[in-house]
Amino acid sequence: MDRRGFIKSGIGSMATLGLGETILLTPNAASAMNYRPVADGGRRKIKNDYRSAKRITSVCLNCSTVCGIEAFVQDGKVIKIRGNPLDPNMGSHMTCAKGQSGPTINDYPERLLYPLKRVGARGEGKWQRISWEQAYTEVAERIKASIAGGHPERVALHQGRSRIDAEINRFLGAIGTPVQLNHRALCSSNKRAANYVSLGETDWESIDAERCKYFLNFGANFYEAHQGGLHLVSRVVKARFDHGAKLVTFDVRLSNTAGRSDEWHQPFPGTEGAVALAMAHVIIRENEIDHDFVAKFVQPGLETMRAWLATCTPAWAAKLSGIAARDIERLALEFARQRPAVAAFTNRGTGAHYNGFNAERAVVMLNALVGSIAKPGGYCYGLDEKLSAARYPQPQPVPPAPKIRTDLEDPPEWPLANRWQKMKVGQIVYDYLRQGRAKLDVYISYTLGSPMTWPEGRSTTVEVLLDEKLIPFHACSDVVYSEMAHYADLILPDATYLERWGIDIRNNLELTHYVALRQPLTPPPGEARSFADVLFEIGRRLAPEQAKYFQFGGHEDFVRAQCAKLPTTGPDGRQFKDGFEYMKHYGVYVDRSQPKPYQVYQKPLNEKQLDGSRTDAGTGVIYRANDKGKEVAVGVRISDAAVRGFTTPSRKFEVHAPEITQVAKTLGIVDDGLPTFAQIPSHRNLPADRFILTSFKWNVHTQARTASQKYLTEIVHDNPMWINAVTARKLGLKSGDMVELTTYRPRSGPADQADQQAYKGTGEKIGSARMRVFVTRGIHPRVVAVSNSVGWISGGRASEGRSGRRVEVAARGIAPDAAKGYGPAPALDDLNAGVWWDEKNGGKGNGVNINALLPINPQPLVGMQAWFDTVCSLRKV
Ligand SMILES: Nc1nc2c(c(=O)[nH]1)N[C@H]1C(S)=C(S)[C@@H](COP(=O)(O)OP(=O)(O)OC[C@H]3O[C@@H](n4cnc5c(=O)[nH]c(N)nc54)[C@H](O)[C@@H]3O)O[C@H]1N2
Ligand SMILES: Nc1nc2c(c(=O)[nH]1)N[C@H]1C(S)=C(S)[C@@H](COP(=O)(O)OP(=O)(O)OC[C@H]3O[C@@H](n4cnc5c(=O)[nH]c(N)nc54)[C@H](O)[C@@H]3O)O[C@H]1N2
Ligand code: SF4
Ligand SMILES: [Mo]
Repeated sequence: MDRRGFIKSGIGSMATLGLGETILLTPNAASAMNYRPVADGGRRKIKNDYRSAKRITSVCLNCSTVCGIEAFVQDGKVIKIRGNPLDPNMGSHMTCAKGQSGPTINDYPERLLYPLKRVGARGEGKWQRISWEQAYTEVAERIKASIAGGHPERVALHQGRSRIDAEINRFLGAIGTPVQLNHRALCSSNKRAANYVSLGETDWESIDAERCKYFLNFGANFYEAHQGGLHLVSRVVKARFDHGAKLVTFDVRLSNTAGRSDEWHQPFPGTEGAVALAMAHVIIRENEIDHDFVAKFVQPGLETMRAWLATCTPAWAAKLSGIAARDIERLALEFARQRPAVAAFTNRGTGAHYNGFNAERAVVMLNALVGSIAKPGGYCYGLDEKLSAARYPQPQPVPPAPKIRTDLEDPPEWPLANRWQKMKVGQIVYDYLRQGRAKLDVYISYTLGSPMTWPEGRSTTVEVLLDEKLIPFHACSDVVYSEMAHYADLILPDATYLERWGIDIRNNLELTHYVALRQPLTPPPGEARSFADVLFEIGRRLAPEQAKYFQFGGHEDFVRAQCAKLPTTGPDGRQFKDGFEYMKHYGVYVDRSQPKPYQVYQKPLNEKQLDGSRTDAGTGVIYRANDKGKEVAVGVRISDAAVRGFTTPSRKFEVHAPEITQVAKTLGIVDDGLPTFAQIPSHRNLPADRFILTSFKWNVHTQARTASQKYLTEIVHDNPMWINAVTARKLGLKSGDMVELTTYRPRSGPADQADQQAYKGTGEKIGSARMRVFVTRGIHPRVVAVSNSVGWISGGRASEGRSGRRVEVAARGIAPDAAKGYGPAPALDDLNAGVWWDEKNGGKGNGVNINALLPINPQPLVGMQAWFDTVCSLRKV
């Protein structure tokens, strides 16, 4: 079946695709597609026959959901990916489109294949192929110099989605540098912080979705994105079909989730906190609360909350959010009356704002009021979701954690960023380097596309990446010649996630602990090498003091050691030599020995836990000395029973968190410790000609990692600006017209108020760009939306939207086949003619990179990037 035929026949006929049939990128490649080049230069007809293909389990990493998968490998090629039903989150063969397309990155013609060293100026794009030995030595020598100079903290590793934390920590620990930078503040730090403050046990909920009767969704797009979207959506759909569960979504835009919900409500951006507080007001006023839970486990008590919420009426929230007061009333009561099998939850739509931390807390609080916390069908959370060294042992010796701190990874302006886990404030890193807040000798980047994904990506980010005084040496690990690689001095070609080892773990919606093994399905091509192995090789070339931590072999050996305590008998009785062999066979291990952690806070403390403990007479908190002799809270006395409670300071669910008041005070910020609503300062009195710019994720793209996957980019390659039909009419715009979009920095509130902007709240202009518009009724009238993930100026033909032959190296005047580290041109290069969206061919091009126009904007205390607050203006061009 060719591509045109496939599209014509429609999605409904998916089931009619026969065994081994594929969708083709270009119709005229139909004949070529069933052939594969063979060693003698000819072609061989192939038939994808899954019965003869080798089946290997692994873990997808085309997004952060990390699904267990099964791959079929034939003639050294991955011909098919499907879900691994043994993965408890998956439970079936289903994957998303991104999971399916993953293997296309393995043989992308513009894959990086050889280590490359920059020749010419940084950012000029001229490269020379070097050996791995030279690459290892060059990095190692520079790190040695930093250590010898007494400044190990001048070595930094900046990672995006890594999934090899233990390996990276070992590397940095051996060097003695704490500077591991990440993207958490760009992603989800408000949500995590809100969960830690409220219930302590976890940074993430695991909604018991299959049993849930009412989903109150504040800004999660889990039908197409979300950190566990595929796992959540399959259960939500089941709950809706099986027992008519209701799904209500708040989103400023008609996302696929909003479109598939029973109700879609469009709040004014960043007002969810007010809506949630008003819902709490209604639930308390109508006495639809779980009295037992609130009385025993919620701080402060009911009467304090009633008084605090007295003014947070539906009418008040309606004025701020534009959501009708009667809808707020009705939804609050519908939700509360289905208790406890209900869940109110969030994602970045609520969290990625100036006031996101409190908004997230306000939503989680709704679950506490109705007692759905850790109840069947409710807002649940797992207890053991970490790759702890005790359970997953590492080769010995393990280096100690570095004791130094620096402003780069622990900026004092955001005291909650690293309070519960090291979330950092990644978006300020480049600006802090420019301000001289920290010095670097060596900057290693890994799975990070900051020129694409960071705010001020093509201004502040690129300016600092280009400055050899601020970043004297940059080694970049990537799989394609990305915008990040472009600004490096040394390119370390990585194995893709389908070509490397790793052990992976995440929260499980079945509420059991489990672990999954990522294993190479095929070897990496050319000289590409897994980054973990590269780190270990560099480590071995440091002084003996550091090198001693890397004497265990390769990454496979590291992962084998981590599996040492896993069982050797499979669920079907099969015997294995060791835990590693077990994992290689099944792909996952699920620990079903513990009951699901429903109502863990009620769990009585046993004799041993109570032995030598003391109870605080005022609070009922039970303290006991730990192994190191330090007194820690272990539980709480509730009506004379000693129970575990929550792992917060009060051992209760903390709506009121005195800890926040204390921390805020150190910065001169007055905070009442409650999830009180504050309007976004720059949104106050917004003039009629200003709008709020938001961005969003597509179902077929993940940030900066899928644009080079040709099937996905064929589906979505450009990003016209969504604008509401009524607004568009006023501005005289119709779909396809061009506008100039101009963005502004946030504005601070009055200096004497607690809610002033923490960072560069000047309101000044950032920049402008021209783009096409897409007129729709599916967006709030005061909001415009531009997706991220597209607009590349690098990364190869699929992401650049450029058809024609690969830019060959000779054109750049360097040795053939080496400039970008490409191998010989593949026999089948369907990108040659297949990039039909190329503007040169009359296509719409590859879109704009919206991050160039977004300001660095960490919100107060936690430091999460307030992505979705940006004020903008529009001009028809
Ligand atoms: N405007 C806007 N911007 C956003 C967001 C938004 O909603 N709107 N979302 C934000 C969020 S939630 C996040 S988490 C960040 C993520 O942003 P980043 O942390 O930058 O992460 P990715 O986009 O996943 O990383 C992409 C880079 O990793 C490379 N890569 C892909 N696979 C591999 C591999 O196997 N090995 C190596 N070594 N490299 C690889 C890609 O080529 C690319 O250069 O983006 C943020 N940016
Ligand atoms: N397909 C796909 N899946 C992914 C990713 C991806 O890039 N692509 N990335 C992964 C990662 S790293 C993350 S962090 C998650 C993110 O997953 P989500 O948080 O679920 O997705 P986002 O697109 O970041 O933001 C969610 C929604 O917020 C809406 N929104 C914007 N402003 C507001 C507002 O003021 N109020 C409300 N109520 N809504 C608003 C946007 O329209 C958008 O639909 O997805 C993960 N999964
Ligand atoms: S949801 Fe994410 S991890 Fe799962 S199959 Fe899709 S891309 Fe892969
Ligand atoms: Mo993210």
